[in-house]
Amino acid sequence: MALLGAPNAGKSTLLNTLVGSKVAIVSPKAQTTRTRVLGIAMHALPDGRRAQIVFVDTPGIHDRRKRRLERAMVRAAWQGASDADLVAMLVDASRGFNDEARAIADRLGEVGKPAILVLNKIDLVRRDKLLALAATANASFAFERTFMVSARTGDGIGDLADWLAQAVPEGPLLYPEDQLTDMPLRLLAAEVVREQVFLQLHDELPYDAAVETEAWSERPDGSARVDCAVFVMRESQRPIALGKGGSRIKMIGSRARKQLTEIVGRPVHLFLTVKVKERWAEERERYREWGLEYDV
Ligand SMILES: Nc1nc2c(ncn2[C@@H]2O[C@H](COP(=O)(O)OP(=O)(O)OP(=O)(O)O)[C@@H](O)[C@H]2O)c(=O)[nH]1
Ligand SMILES: [Mg+2]
Repeated sequence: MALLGAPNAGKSTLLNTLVGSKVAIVSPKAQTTRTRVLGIAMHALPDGRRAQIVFVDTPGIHDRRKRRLERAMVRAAWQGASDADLVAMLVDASRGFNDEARAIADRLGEVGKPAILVLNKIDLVRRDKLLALAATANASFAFERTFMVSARTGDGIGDLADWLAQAVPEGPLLYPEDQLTDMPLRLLAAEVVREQVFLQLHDELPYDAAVETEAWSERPDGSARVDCAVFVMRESQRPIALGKGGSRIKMIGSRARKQLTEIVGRPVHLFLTVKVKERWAEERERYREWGLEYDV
């Protein structure tokens, strides 16, 4: 099932909640997710059978077309919708069914996949407003179902998961039971670092930054050494990323290391370097790594 919606609707938060573990990065900034991210969940049916639900988190859909990366992200989101059996359109209930959401619902009609509506962030909205919102949304697209959830508090998530579990086709498991994502560790490490870049560098920088894992090596004591490069576009951004006496990059590294250690379940030594790479967003290689189309 593909999670589709405007930037910042809470798609990645919902994916993590449904999977029960952090596989996608989250930030208060729009356009956090840059690629399709797979999340895999096992869910028990009332009759005791177990269903495997495969979720695809997608980048937020918007109409900005200036940057190649933005175009590629939106392309990837729609591709995710086309590839899925079912689409869940997420709407930030506190923002309402605005023009942005309406445009997505309209285009969803062209994709021709069955879709459900998920009103997220209900912890921020009064119930009567939610009902009106559900009615408006359903007037512009024939959603199979409407769910009201809070990906943050977990409210309503059980109902959604129950419904999805009974909706998946019967058959052999597509992935091993304990697998949570198909993201390679190197990319996951880079994403965890990028999340901290988004969270800790609050100005313009997040969109001008990219992270790449340059080396991953196993140490004899069972720990891993991971070297990541943080790319910025301009020399003037280097000191911003580094912070006073290197304090910022140090803090980014220490938070990311902690997360990464939790995710891989063993000690990680993380080394970050800030590099100026003016044209990282125009390099074919980057797009291949992220699974994005370059020619968009
Ligand atoms: N109050 C509240 N905040 C939420 C909820 N779900 C997500 N958020 C917050 O909304 C912000 C955006 O969440 P993301 O999960 O990164 O949103 P996204 O749709 O993946 O965003 P993009 O990847 O940029 O398209 C974060 O600050 C989340 O903590 C919710 O149910 N309630
Ligand atoms: Mg996201």
